[in-house]
Amino acid sequence: MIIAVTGTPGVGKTTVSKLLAQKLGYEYVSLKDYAMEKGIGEMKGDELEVEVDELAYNFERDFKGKNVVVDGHLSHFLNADLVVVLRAHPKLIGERLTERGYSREKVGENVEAELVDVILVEALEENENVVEVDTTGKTPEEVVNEILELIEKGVRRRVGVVDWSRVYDDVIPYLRL
Ligand code: DAT
Repeated sequence: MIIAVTGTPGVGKTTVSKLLAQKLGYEYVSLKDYAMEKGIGEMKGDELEVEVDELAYNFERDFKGKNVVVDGHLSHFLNADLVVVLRAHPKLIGERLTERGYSREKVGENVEAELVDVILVEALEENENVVEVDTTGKTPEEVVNEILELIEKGVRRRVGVVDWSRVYDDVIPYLRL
């Protein structure tokens, strides 16, 4: 089974994906590394710009029928059996990306994206099987256990678990108003 772990940068995809792959005994794939290895897309500054159709086509050819956890903020564009959309309080996204040294502009862009559910909406347009998991206040282990429980129970759709409009005031300092 192909499990795509997606979400706003800084939400915890890499941490959770590696642990999830380890617990399931699946292969872990970083979608960015895969794209770079295959020469898909080109670097624009420090960002890799890819054609998602080309990425999805290649990924399907290489991984169809395999057991993988694929980590990346574009992974919901792949033909996955399950898309896990990780969510985190947008303030956490702001703090983590600032810590990572992202520009104010880039931090703002991602805080806003988390606030208004950009990745969730994209994922729902692409795939029926979308489960959302709120990571706020949880350890990576707790998040992974929640995902494992959903998989075990056969849950293939669970959306609407967060509503960041209620925390808008907390993140105003990060927004590009
Ligand atoms: P991403 O791959 O989405 O950019 P990351 O895994 O590289 O995210 O970084 C997330 C950071 O947040 C990392 O320092 C671990 C931390 N973190 C704290 N609580 C977490 C949780 N419940 N799940 C995942 N990461 C968490």
